[in-house]
Order: sequence, then C-alpha cells, then structure tokens
Amino acid sequence: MDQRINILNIINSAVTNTVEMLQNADDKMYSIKPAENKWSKKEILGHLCDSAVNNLSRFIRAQFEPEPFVVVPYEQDEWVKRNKYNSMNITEILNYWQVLNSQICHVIANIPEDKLAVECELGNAAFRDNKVTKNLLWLIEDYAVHMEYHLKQITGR
Ligand code: NI
Repeated sequence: MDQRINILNIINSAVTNTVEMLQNADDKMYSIKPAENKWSKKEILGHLCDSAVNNLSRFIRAQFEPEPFVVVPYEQDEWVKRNKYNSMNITEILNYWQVLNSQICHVIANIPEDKLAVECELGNAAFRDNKVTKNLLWLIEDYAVHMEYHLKQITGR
C-alpha cells in the first residue's frame, strides 16, 4: 500500500476512535497531574495539538524552503503551559485537535510526490546533538508514530 495513504489512515482512525472514546470522559479525572511537573491526560492531548500545529508548519515549509529543511525543536513544556490546556474542557481540546488533524491530512494528501523525498535535518537531544537526515515522508510518519505513542498514555491501550 502507498505509505502516505497508510499514514493518513492511521491518523484518521486514531482521531475518530479517540474522539469517540473521550467525548464523554470525566473532565476532572483527565485534569489530574500525576506530579507538579508531569502532564495530565488533558495536557498530553494538548501536547498532541501543539505537535499538530508545529508539524503542520514543518510539512508546509519543507516543501519550499531551502533543502535540507532544518527541523527546529519546539519548547514542549512551555507550549503546554502557555496554552493552559488544563483549564479547558476536554471536548474543546478534542475539537481543536480534530480540526488541526483534518487540515494536516489535507496538506499531507496534497504534497507532490517528489516533495516527499525532501531532505530534513534533525538535530535535537533525542539524537544526542548529532545531525540526522531523514526525508519529509519520514517526518510525516514520525508525526503519526508520536501521536499513537501519546494516545496510549491517555486511553491506556
Ligand atoms: Ni511527545
């Protein structure tokens, strides 16, 4: 199967299943922070919104900026903190996340085939400050993998 279609299917079904599962969730329970410096489940979902915002920007810029496209990490804790997710209703966060992913899928579906091969340079702590070069398709797949990883933390499956 076309790898891009596979990724789009993964994102779409993850969003559908999560919205269905969480739309009637107990808001209080999802607001509990396991520790001062640990995210609540609502904040983890918020982190997925931040990931969507930042990656949407990357998926667009990688198509026209000079190659290799340099992937600059974003301050994840600051984004969660400044977005004040814990004071939002879980359905508000879910709606926001759903809309962001609908646009992300629209953008991914329309990337010209040759642009999926654009080189992207990663250089963050996860790679021990070494520069690693992947292509845009890898970056898109990594977005879905990261989403699934955090969804397991929220839904416990
Ligand atoms: Ni994460």
